[in-house]
Amino acid sequence: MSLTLIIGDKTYSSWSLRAALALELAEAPYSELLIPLNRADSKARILEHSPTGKVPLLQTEEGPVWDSLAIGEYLAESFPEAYLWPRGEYARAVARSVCAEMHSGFTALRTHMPMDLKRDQALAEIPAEVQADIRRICELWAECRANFGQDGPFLFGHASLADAFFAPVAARLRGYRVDLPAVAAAYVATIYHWPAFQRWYQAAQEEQLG
Ligand SMILES: N[C@@H](CCC(=O)N[C@@H](CS)C(=O)NCC(=O)O)C(=O)O
Repeated sequence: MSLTLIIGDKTYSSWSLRAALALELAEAPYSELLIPLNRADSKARILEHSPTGKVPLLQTEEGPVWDSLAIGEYLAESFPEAYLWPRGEYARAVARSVCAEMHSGFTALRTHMPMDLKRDQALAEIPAEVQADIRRICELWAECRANFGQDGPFLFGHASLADAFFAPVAARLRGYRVDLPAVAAAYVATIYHWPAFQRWYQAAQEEQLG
């Protein structure tokens, strides 16, 4: 199977990171095409591949898949032996729920704390709506860890798409130096110890930005 993942800057592109982690979970060989964002020609270059003008996009032998959640589902179906979703119907339903919640929510966090893997500095003040997002995220992580996390340190024990979706959130919380309850702090550490995340993070540190 020939797969190409089209991504934005590794430092900034949180949605691209999710798709790359999904590919790592699937252990699927793929090539990468990086289109730097926020440049005069970024939109035009992305539009050559993606109908939405956004990244990530996974180019498959059958055609493009142009959304991170759809990419995750496509890989879960294409590589069933990799168990990108947790085992157990209810665990899978909860994992899909938390991914969907991330995919369509936490707008305040995304607006006020954009992912920047080179950042190590707190905001002067965390707006109330961002604090509410962070509270909900910590609650959600604690529930997943307590109810499904027996077999490992990830949200559902073993690494799954839920971790791919929340890794950029963990990176924001660390990069903006947010104080966290113990369970959430331990989960952020788990993400930073995840070799798949470390590879992307390291590449981001070496990335030359325009
Ligand atoms: N819902 C999309 C969101 C994709 C998205 O917003 N990507 C951002 C980069 S992280 C982008 O392409 N921005 C460029 C632009 O909007 O011009 C997904 O899950 O893949």
